[in-house]
Amino acid sequence: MKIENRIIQKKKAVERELKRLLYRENSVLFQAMRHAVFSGGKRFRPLLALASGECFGLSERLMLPFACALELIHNYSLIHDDLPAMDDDDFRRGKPSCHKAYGEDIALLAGDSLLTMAFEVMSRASLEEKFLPRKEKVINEISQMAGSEGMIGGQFMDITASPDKMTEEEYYDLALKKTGSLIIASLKSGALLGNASSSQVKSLEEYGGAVGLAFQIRDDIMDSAEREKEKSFTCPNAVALFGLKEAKEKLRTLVDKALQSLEEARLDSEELRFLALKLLEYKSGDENG
Ligand code: GRG
Repeated sequence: MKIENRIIQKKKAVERELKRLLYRENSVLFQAMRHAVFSGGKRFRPLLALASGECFGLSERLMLPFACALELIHNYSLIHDDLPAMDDDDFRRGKPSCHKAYGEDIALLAGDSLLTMAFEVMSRASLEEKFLPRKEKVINEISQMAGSEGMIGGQFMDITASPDKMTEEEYYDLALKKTGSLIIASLKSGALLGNASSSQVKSLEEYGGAVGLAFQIRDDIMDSAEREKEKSFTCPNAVALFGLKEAKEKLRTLVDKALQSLEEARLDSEELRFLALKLLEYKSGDENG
């Protein structure tokens, strides 16, 4: 099967599992959770987790609870990120953000519920005996990477930073935490469950770090294209810091670095290569893409 079709099949499996989890009740709270989750996300993190697990011979069935948990955490972070107290965004994926559709109080609870459900789903995953200590490691890894020293820590840096005074190093540090953490956790979940060697785990961390930074720079490039006429950025942005040309070069270099990490570790995953290269496809607002 062609790589594009394999990715579509995996995405469908993730959608089915997310639907199973989120259509078990029809309260307004669940409607708000579904509004956030089923509004057209790319499912990038679950796809990374499934591809990483595949590197170590793990089936889709085994990886799905972890892949979906990562997507639930990602969606909670987006609901909270859009709230007026954070980024104050009225739209997400071209649709009204959760608080615009359901109110701030319900959106806050929908985010909390998705985060909590992620841990319910992972702890409930029924696995063979030999996987149980590995599952514990994965839950620990995901909680750390989603928490105050990972994604939330990065978001804290984001809201407290002075974008005009930021150095390149500070920008990378922030992006690695805010965006990279959950991406690295997605890759490590497959590696840890698959009992990968420490050097393989390290290579996947390197791949994840490069992909995470590339992901943020790509998002900044697209964001800057949308607000072309605005002079100042209220939060750190790679285009504002480095200029468009250099931001694009950095994105390309990071994708190359990600591919190189896979090669060095001899992790022959067409899907991980494909997902990294996908980051080079974006709309930047200028004709050279
Ligand atoms: C509020 C706790 C808390 C954390 C927020 C991830 C994050 C931390 C904020 C999102 C801000 C943002 C837009 C960052 C850019 C990178 C990013 C995570 C983009 C959105 O992810 P995609 O493109 O989204 O994977 P889809 O819509 O495909 O799910």
